Amino acid sequence: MFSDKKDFQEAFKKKLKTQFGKTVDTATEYDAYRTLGALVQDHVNENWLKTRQEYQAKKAKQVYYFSMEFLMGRLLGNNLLNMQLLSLVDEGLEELGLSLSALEEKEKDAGLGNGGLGRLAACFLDSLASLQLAGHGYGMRYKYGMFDQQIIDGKQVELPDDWLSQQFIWEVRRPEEALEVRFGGHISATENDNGDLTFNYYGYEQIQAVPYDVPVVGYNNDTVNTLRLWSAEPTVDDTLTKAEVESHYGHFLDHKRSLEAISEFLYPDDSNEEGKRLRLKQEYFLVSAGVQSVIRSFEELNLPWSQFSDQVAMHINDTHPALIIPELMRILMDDKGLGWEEAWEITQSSVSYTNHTTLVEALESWPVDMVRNLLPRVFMIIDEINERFCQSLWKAYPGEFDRIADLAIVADGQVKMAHLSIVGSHSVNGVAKLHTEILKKREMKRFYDTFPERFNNKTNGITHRRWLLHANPSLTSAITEAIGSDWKEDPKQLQRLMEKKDDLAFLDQLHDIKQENKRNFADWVYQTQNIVVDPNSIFDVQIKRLHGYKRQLLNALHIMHLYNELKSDPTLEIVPRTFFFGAKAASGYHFAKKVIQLINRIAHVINKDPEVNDKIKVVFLPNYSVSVAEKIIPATNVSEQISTASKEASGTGNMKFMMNGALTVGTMDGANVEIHDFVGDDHIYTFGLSSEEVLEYYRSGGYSSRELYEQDDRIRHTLDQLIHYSPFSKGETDFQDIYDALVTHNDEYFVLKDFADYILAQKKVSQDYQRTRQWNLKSLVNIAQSGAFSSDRTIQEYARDIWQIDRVQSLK
Ligand code: 26V
Repeated sequence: MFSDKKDFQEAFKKKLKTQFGKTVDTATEYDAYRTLGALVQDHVNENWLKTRQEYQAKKAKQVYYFSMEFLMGRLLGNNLLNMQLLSLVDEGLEELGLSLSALEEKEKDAGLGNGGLGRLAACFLDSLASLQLAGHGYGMRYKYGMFDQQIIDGKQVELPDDWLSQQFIWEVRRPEEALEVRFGGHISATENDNGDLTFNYYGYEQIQAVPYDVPVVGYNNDTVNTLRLWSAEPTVDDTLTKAEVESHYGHFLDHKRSLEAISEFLYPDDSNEEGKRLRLKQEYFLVSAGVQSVIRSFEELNLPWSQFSDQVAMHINDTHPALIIPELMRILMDDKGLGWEEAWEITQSSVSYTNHTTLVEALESWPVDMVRNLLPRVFMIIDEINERFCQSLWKAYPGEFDRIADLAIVADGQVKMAHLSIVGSHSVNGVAKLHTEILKKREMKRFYDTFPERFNNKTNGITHRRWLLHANPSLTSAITEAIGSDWKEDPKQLQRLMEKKDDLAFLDQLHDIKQENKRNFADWVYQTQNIVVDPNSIFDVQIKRLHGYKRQLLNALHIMHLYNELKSDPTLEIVPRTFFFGAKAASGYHFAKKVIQLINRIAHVINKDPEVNDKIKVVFLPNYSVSVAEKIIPATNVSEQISTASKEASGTGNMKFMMNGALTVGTMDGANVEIHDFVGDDHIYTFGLSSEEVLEYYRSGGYSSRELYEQDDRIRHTLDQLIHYSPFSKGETDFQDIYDALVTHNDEYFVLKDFADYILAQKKVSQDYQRTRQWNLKSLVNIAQSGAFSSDRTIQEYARDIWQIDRVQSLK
C-alpha cells in the first residue's frame, strides 16, 4: 500500500502516464477517476487473492447470498474508506490540484436494484466483508439497471440506464469460469437393471453464463469478498451452425438477441405483472449458474456430499432465487447420482430464505405450464417435492383438505414460490419484529403451525460505513472527538453518546454540523435544479419507491392543507419548511405516476407563490438513487416513514436518517416500532392506526372513507381541490383517479383515516424544532441509539443463527 502521500502521488502520476498516456495537467476528471480506480483495484487484487487462499486453506464455510438485486451505488469512495486511504488520497489529490469528491462524482451508480431489498443486499455484503465472514453475493449483471427518471411537464418519464456505456471499472470478467444454462426441450426417462431411473435431457436451448466478479472490500481488515454478477452471452454454437449462419444471418442475430435478453434489464416493477416469462428465465439463469458454480467450488475440496452443508450456505433474498431448491436437487440426483432422500437433506440444510413483504400482490407464483415448458426437469422435481410434502401433511392432518390445499406448493395451476421456499429450507425469516409476527400469526400462519422451528426474525440494518462514515464526515469526526474511534468497528458503542446529553457545546456542535450539511445540500439543489431553498427551514424528507402503501399522498395532502391555511390567513406564523421528495414509480403503475404528478404540481404552485414560498417549499428530486440519498440524508431534520401500519416490512431509510440525526415522523410499522423502542416516546413522532387496527378494519370492513370526507372540512376542501377548479387541478381531470381512490374506492391505505393525527404530529414537530437545544438532544438520542440498526448487528445474527459461520480470523 502507499506509505505516505508522496508515495501515493508518485503512483498516481505513474499510472496516469502508463495506463492512460496523460499527465496531471492534461488529464480530465474522468481520466483521473479511472486512474485512481485502477490504483485502488491493484491493491484490492492482492488482498482478493489472499482472502481466497485463506478461505481455501482454512476450509471456511462459504455463504452465497443469491439476490436478483444488488443496489451497490458508487464504489470508489467506499473502497478508499474501507482501505483506510480516504484522507491520504484526499490530501494527496488536493495537492495535485484535484478534488476527490469531484472524481467520485464521475462514477455512475451501479443501480442493479429497485429499492430496499437491493440496497439491503449491498449493505449486507459490506458487513460480511467487514466482519471477516466468508460471504459472497450472486446476482445478475444487467446491461440496463434501474431506469433513469426524468420529470417532463411534471410527469415521470423513464429512460434506459445505460450504465455500462461507461466502463464499470471494478468488475473482472472471468470467461474461464463460464457455465452453461439450459432451457426448454424434453425429458426422457430410462430404467436400468436396478430399476433406477435416469433422465435424459434433449432438444434444449443453451446459453453461456459468464461471471463478472466485483471485489467487496472489508473495513480495515484486508478481507476482500466477491460479488459475482452473471451475464448471458451466447456462443456461436449456442445459436446456429456455421452453414446456417451463412444462409440465415438474420435468424442468427434474432436468436442471439433473444438469448442476450436474459441479462438485458432489471425488472423495474418489484411486481408480478404480465410478460413474465423473461423474468422467470432470468431467475433460473441466476440460480442455475450460481448453483453450478457453488458445486464446482465444493468439489474442489474433495469432501463427501454429506459435508456439503458444513461447507456451504445458500441464502435466497426473497423468493426470486427460490429455484435453487429444485436446481440443487436436480444436480445432486441427475449429475452426481445421489438419491432423493440424501439430496433433500443436503438441500434443506444448506438453503435459507428471507421474506421481504406480506403484500399479497407481491408474492411470486408462476403458471405451471410456463414452468413445465421452460424448465421441464426442474418442474418434475418441484412436482415431486409438492407430492411428498402433501403426503406428509396428509399424515399430520388427516382429512384436512382445506389446510393441505392452502399449503400446497403447486395448486390452482400455479407454482407458489413462497411455499417452495419455506418447504425447501431450514430457516425462514422476516425483516423486523412486527413483520415476523405478522408472518407467523397471519400470512404464513399455517406454515408456522407446521414448522415453528424454522421461523425467526432478523431485523434489517444498514452499513454505518457508507451511511455515516462516508456520507457524513463532519458528524463522524464530531462523534470520534466525543467518544473515541472504537464505535467505527463496533457501532453499538454509539450509545456512549448518551453521556453527552447534557453537554451543551456538543449539542450546539451537532446543530452546526446539520446546518453545514443543509447548506451544502441547498447548494447542490440550486446547482442541479435551479431552486433556492432556505437552509434555516426544516428539511423534511420522504425518499423511497412510490407506492400506495408508503403514502407519499398523505404527505402531499398535508402540504396542500398547509398551503390552504396560509392562503386563508396570510399572517399565519409557521415554522418554515422545505419538503423534499424522491421517488420512482414502476412504469406500469398508473396511480403512483399520478402521485408524482401531483407532487410536482404542488411544487409548481407553491414555489412560485410569493405569499407562501418563504414559509413552505416543495422540491421533487428527479432520479432518486443511492448517491442522491447519500447527499440528502445528512442534511435532513425530519424523516417521513408514514406507511399504512402492517404494510412496510421493515424500511431501511428510517435507519439511515436516524443515524444521521434526523427525527422520525412515523407510523408504528416495520422497524419504526423498534426505533421507537430504542429512542422512547419523546424522541420520535408516532401517529396513526396501529397494525392491529388496520388489519381489523380489513377483516371487518368497518371503514368508510366517504364518511370522513363528509365530516372533516379540511379533508373535503383539500380533496375537492383535486377535481374542482383550484390552483392544483387547473380545472383539469388529472387527479380524478386519486380522488376516486380516496373517496369512491374507500381509501385502501387509510390516508384519510390517519390525516388528522398526521397533522397533529407535524404541528408538534414544528413546535419542537423551535426549541433548538431540545431538538438537538432528540437528534443526539437518535444517533446514539442507531448502532442497533447497523447491518453488522444483523449479519452477526444471520451468521450465528442461520448460516452457522464464524469470523475467518487470520487475515489481519
Ligand atoms: C413488491 C410489490 C409487488 C407488487 C406491487 C407492489 C409491490 C410493492 C412492494 C414490493 C416489495 C418487494 C420486496 C421488497 O423490496 N421489500 C422491501 O424489503 C426491504 C428490505 O427488507 C424492506 O425494508 C421493505 O420494507 C420492503 O418493502
